[in-house]
Amino acid sequence: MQSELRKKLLAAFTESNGEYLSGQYLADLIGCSRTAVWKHIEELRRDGFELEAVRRKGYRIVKTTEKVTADEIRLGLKTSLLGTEIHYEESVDSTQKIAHRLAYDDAPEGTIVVAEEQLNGRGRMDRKWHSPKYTGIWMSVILRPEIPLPRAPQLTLLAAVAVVQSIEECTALSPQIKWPNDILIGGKKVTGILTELQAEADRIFSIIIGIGINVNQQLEDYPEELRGTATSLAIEKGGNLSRAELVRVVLQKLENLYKLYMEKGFYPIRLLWESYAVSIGKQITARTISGSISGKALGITEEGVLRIEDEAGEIHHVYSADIELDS
Ligand code: BTX
Repeated sequence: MQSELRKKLLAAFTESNGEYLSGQYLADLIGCSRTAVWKHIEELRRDGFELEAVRRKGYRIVKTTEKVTADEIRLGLKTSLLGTEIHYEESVDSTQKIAHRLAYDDAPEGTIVVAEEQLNGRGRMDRKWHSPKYTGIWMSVILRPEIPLPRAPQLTLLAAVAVVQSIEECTALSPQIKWPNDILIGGKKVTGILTELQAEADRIFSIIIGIGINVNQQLEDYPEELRGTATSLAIEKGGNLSRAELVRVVLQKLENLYKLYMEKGFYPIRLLWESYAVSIGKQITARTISGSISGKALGITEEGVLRIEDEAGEIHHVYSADIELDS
């Protein structure tokens, strides 16, 4: 975890918008000695940041690291809840696993776990999520909303809207959502979202939202079996993106929507979600654990459950499934 001093230092550089900050100014602002400031500046340099130091003017950051370290994310982050604690690792089994442990150990709401690589990234229903090094965003966010258990799936839909808005903002691409959690560009998957809970029968302790975004992969970075179904923002846009910048935008959008949700409920989120949904109004087949249902996707309920009308006019409520558009 980052020290409070380091957090304040990065917040000051965020506010400065590229202007020089003097050692004395930083020392006064943060409440430490100029030597302590200098020590932290040297540490940032060691971690790969380029800082310019000019006599009588002070310091400014001229180049960042292209990684998604806590420092890198914090530089420019303006959220008030999400990312107040950032847990970073180069390589992990799964960020979900670490987030579960932190949540169990009372990590505050808004804590995030982010890694450069996952060796055992998790998808839904025990599937794998391919998470190669330095290419994507592999991140878990801990939330602690006081909502009844059946409303938890709404957070998956909320997260999907936040990611779509973020991709729109950072790339001008137009992603779509396939219920419940796939984000597609040109019919190929660019993001997966996995929501897991720590709960008792009627009480949620934490909701852990796992977000995997394919950012800078090229087609050859994917295993053979994913090349027909997966894509990345770099492939679609034709050029690499700053992953740290995208993390910041995702955290900001997620925070905005989460606050809206806690204030006004699911309705505004549902409207946004439906405006991005690819499957609503179409003929689809939903494959659930207990079998398949084909029919017209009518929309989602207030709980985020998919409603399908079959040929006989019967309405089915689908809680968890993979869906395909019928051609
Ligand atoms: P899902 O079950 O909807 O999708 C998993 C399926 O998607 C796989 O079976 C495979 O066919 C395909 N797939 C695997 N990797 C990729 C990829 N990189 N791009 C496109 N398609 C792929 C989706 O589950 C939920 C994924 C959540 C991932 C995040 S990353 C951070 C957090 N930590 C963790 O372990 N999981 C979450």
